[in-house]
Amino acid sequence: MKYKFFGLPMHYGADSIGLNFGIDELKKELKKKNHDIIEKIDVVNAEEDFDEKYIKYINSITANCISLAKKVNEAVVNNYIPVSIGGDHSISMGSISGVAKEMDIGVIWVDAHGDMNTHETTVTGNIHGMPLAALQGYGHEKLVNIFYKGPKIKTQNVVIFGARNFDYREKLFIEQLGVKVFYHKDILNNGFTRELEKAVNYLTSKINKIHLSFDLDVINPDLLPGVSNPVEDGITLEQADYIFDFFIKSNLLSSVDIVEYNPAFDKNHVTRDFTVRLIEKFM
Ligand SMILES: [Mn+2]
Repeated sequence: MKYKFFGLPMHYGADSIGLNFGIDELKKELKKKNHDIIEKIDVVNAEEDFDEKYIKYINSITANCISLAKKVNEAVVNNYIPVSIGGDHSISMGSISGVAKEMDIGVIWVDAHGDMNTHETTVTGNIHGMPLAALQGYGHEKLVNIFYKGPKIKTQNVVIFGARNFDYREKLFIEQLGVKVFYHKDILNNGFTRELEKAVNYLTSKINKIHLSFDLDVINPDLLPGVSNPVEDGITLEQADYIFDFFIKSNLLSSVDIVEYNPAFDKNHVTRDFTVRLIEKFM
């Protein structure tokens, strides 16, 4: 198999309990089908300075992202495509850093949110709203310098896909930097496959390897409720399937994240079962 699967059940970035049980739930289901394929990384706690309330659990998040980055990096060096499963979206600072040390990559950030806040713009202080900024070199220096010093990806090689909820100051920052955004409303107006094709062409005109960072909250929460920060509307389950099928067939993938599965908010295990289905696509 050319893929390696890592599970980091970290909830510090969302400050939402439930996320920390996600990997065990997925492993249990996969095991029933004799697919015991996820290597679980134990979450560690670091001492925190709680005076820094606009950047909650930064030391723990940094430590856990470094653990994931090391695993992912080793997988890439051994010619595997790493699939990192969360946990909250802050784990992408680990996974992408682990890949970016070895090669230039583009990133398609499939998400209801922008995740482009910094400690200076954040409303909640939750770091899962900051990884895409930190990976481009913006925000708290501890996040920017995870695994190795400095930015991991170039703004020109980033697209946000499916977004429908930016914070006010976050949106200004995204526009100021010129990050390419394919909004959910563009998908509704122009068609899903056409917008996805435009997003992929935007990246492949500059770069030949793409990291797919997939936040389950891009999907309509009426269809997939088990996420920490649901936003009304969103893509369908079939469209999510299409994204994975497209990239798996494409030869473009450097690496993948699947994040924000939260069993505490799930209904009848639909989110668990769908996430298992996404993982099984790689087998
Ligand atoms: Mn996200």
